[in-house]
Amino acid sequence: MNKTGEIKRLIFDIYQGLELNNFATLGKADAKMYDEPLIGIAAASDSYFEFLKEHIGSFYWSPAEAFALKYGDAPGSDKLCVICMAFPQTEETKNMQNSARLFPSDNWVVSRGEWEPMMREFSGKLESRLEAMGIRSASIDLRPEFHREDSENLGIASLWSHRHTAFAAGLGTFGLSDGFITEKGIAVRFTSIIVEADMDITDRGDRGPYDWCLYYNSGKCGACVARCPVDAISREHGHDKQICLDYEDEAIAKYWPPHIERGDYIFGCGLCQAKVPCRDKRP
Ligand code: B12
Ligand code: SF4
Ligand code: SF4
Repeated sequence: MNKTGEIKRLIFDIYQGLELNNFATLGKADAKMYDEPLIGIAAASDSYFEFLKEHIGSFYWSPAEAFALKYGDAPGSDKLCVICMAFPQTEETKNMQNSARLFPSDNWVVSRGEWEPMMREFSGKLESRLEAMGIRSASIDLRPEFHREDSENLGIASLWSHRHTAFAAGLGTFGLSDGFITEKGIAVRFTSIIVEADMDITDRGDRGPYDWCLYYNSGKCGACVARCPVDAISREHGHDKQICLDYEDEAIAKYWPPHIERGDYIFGCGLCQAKVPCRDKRP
């Protein structure tokens, strides 16, 4: 039986009840950190996932391999679907981030730093509620085996890319900055879960990997180039991941705001995701 409607309702229901989706840390317990997710669905049997093993590296997980990490076995790929979800930053966070020049806004720091705990809550609830419906599932963000890797072709990479999954699941395309542009723009964060259920696949048509970026479309944008404080993005070479990664440590050392506890927050500058025409929409 097709489970698309039921699973989508479940995702929205869990999102609505999240205890950690708020800015309590900044004294704003009533303000949400993330808006309701966009949902895209890919077939695990999509040949795009095989392409990723060549494109990124043989270490890269297929959906069946990631599923088997939890269960020890996996059914044929034709029995699995991959759900990718994009959680938009709120209007308030994006407006604050527009004014940031060298270091991200407080909301950005906290919504990045508290993403992992929020995802553990969200993905844990989603896996349990699916199990209660008799559906096996494996959330990527709950797999302890996940780590970064180096790709021979593409440099910094990892065992599973949510953005490439988002492309497979019809949620949009990459941009010049490497950021992934959805119908709700580029200022979004992603998660993915593999489910053993019959679902409707989201059609991505014949779109190419950069179709929704204005620069690749018309040569006319490049706003993200100007936003980057360390010139990690250029029209000629796109995004230099190493410069971007190095800026994380530099920015923390130079500009960390004393009123936010550093704790175990992971940090990312994200200035290229605000004050750009693709911030909130497909431009
Ligand atoms: C490693 C990593 C980083 C690294 C490297 C980023 C990168 N480009 O890979 C560093 C530290 C630099 C980084 C920085 C940031 N990150 Co980061 N990061 C990750 C992580 C953990 C893994 C990414 C990965 O595996 N990439 C795989 C490689 C292969 O991707 P790639 O090189 O970009 O791929 C390119 C090619 O494949 C090409 N391509 C695609 N299809 C095809 C087809 C053909 C034929 C060809 C030729 C090419 C091609 O297009 C891609 C983009 O150019 C993910 C979480 C996850 N598990 O997905 C988050 C993630 C990508 N990061 C995210 C974010 C938000 C950020 C930051 C904004 C920081 C912040 N939190 O504020 C910055 C933004 C940098 C930028 N401009 O994109 C978000 C993405 C949001 C978005 N809208 O895109 C993710 C998905 C985290 C999440 N859970 O949402 N990140
Ligand atoms: S700011 Fe412009 S060039 Fe950069 S990713 Fe967005 S649409 Fe593309
Ligand atoms: S995240 Fe910051 S350092 Fe990295 S490309 Fe974007 S603006 Fe530049």
